[in-house]
Parts: sequence; structure tokens; C-alpha cells
Amino acid sequence: MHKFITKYWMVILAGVLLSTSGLLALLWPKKKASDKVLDDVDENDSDLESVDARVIADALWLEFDGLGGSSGSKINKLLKGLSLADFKKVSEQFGTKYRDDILGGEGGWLFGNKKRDLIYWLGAELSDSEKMELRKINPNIPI
Ligand SMILES: [Ca+2]
Repeated sequence: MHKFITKYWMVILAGVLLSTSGLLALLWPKKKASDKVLDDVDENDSDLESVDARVIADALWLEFDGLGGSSGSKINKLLKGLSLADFKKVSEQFGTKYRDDILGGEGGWLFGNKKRDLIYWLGAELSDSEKMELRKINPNIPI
């Protein structure tokens, strides 16, 4: 038995870690899915014209679509001053787009990736420090 443990301790440890993390994932309280955050927001509370929401959504897409991450300062400029209702309008104009999470741009449909909404794209394109910066500049943005 002792020999067995010394020989396979890494395998045993990995097994224990895996089953523990699996159990934790099951028991952990579920965070509200990012695509549900805007469900209760009424876009009629927004004064942003649909055409302006469209312009912002298009500019965000232009920034996102490039390979790798986005420039946080450009994203911040686009989202500055938006209310949550404004953001919902922009998000609706943005719609959902395939993201290749390896290359960081549009794509990945070959690998069965899902179409992603604006909140997902923001989370994936910005680094942790850029997200912090965005939250500081506009705490309404739900990322
Ligand atoms: Ca990108």
C-alpha cells in the first residue's frame, strides 16, 4: 500500500483535487448568467436614440473584431456616461456574434463556439485591469 501511494501520489492527488472541485462547482451558488443581467432592465428608461446605440455598437464591434484583446481606453470612451438602460439598447444593437476565444476575434464557429452577447465580448476582450478601469469610469456597465 505504501509503495502504491509513493508511486501514484500525483495521480491520487489529482483525483482528490478533481472530485473536490467538481463537488464545489455543484454546491457553489450559481451566479446570474451574464446574458440574464439585462432581462429586468427597461430600455424605455433610456434617452439614447436607437441610431446612436447602433453607432456605439458598431464602433465596439470594430474594436472587438481585431485579433487579441481590445484597447481599454477606446472601449471606455464609447461606454462612458451610458446608463444601464442605454447599455441594454447598445447590447440589443450589438446582438450576438461568434467569438474565437483563442484568436480573440470573430470566428470559432467551426469549433462549435456559441454566439456571444456584448457582456461576454467585453469580459473576454478586456484585461482585468481594463475591466476595473471601465467599472471606475462607468459603474453602470454590468461586467
Ligand atoms: Ca479582439
